[in-house]
Amino acid sequence: MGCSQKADNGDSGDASDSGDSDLITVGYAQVGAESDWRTANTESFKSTFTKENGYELIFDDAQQKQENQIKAIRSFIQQGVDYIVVAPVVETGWETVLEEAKAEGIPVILSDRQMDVSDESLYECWVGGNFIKEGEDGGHWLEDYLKEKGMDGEEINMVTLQGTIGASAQVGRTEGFANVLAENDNWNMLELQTGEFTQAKGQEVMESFLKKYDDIDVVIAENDNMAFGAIDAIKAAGKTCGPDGDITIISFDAVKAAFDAMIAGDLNCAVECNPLHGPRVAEIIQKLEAGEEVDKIQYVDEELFDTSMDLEEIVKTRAY
Ligand code: GYE
Repeated sequence: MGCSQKADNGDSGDASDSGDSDLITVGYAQVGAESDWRTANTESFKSTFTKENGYELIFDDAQQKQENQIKAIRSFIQQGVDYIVVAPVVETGWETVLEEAKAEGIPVILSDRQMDVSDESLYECWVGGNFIKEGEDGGHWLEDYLKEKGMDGEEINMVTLQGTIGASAQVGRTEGFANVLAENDNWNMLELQTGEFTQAKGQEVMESFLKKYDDIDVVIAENDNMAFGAIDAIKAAGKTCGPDGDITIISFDAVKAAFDAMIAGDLNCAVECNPLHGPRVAEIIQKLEAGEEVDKIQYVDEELFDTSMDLEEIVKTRAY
């Protein structure tokens, strides 16, 4: 095996340190800490995979870099973990390291984003959101919204802040929205650019869009944090957004801060993506431990929220 370097962030534990052979050791190769969604996802794993629940969790934050995730996976293999969980930064380029895990007989579970591998037996299963459907839901919401405002025949100019290019949340949301865009001849997508799923980059890209185009009607932000950056950029440019503003904003994730932004009247619509995968992955591991079959692809249920709803009431029941 090529690389035996140990995952080098402070969070990593070591499977051999636990001294408790009853615990199931799980290595989680996390994407990073780029968004509120990601923070909620990390928290879900850390609160599920505890010693009290029978697990030893080795957590690695790859800082949005695939090479770091590959190193982390190799470190998990070297430490002889029982299961490897990966939220892959991007979809491609995983065959070699998955084969290394397979050779050691370590099952790999994918969570959140998918992998595009020729041999699907390289992983047990995947659990996450239906990103194409999310993109389509956002597009259909816009169709209905424009119709309600009597703007469905007008020329509508839009821009997209894309997620990390090649991440399945980006690929799916872009594709899903494009499916609805194709059905609306009067929708004009001026430009798509990545904001890397971060607020800072979302703001930066939105600033450049606003300088370049003076007639943006709609912003599609492929996650909430980029929408927050876009809102700041729009306000700094002296424009307004939200239901009563110049620019309509649709975002994805529906974290608590997105509800705040909708309640404040800055954001129009948030398409939900559920980050609480810890318990779902634990259930999968328990089934595998019991020798049971697991479904290869497991979508979580997701909704859509907009300012026509009683968001103050709904937000009280939200866990993230
Ligand atoms: O939308 C974004 C995060 O892969 C679904 O990653 C996830 C996405 C989520 O950075 O906020």
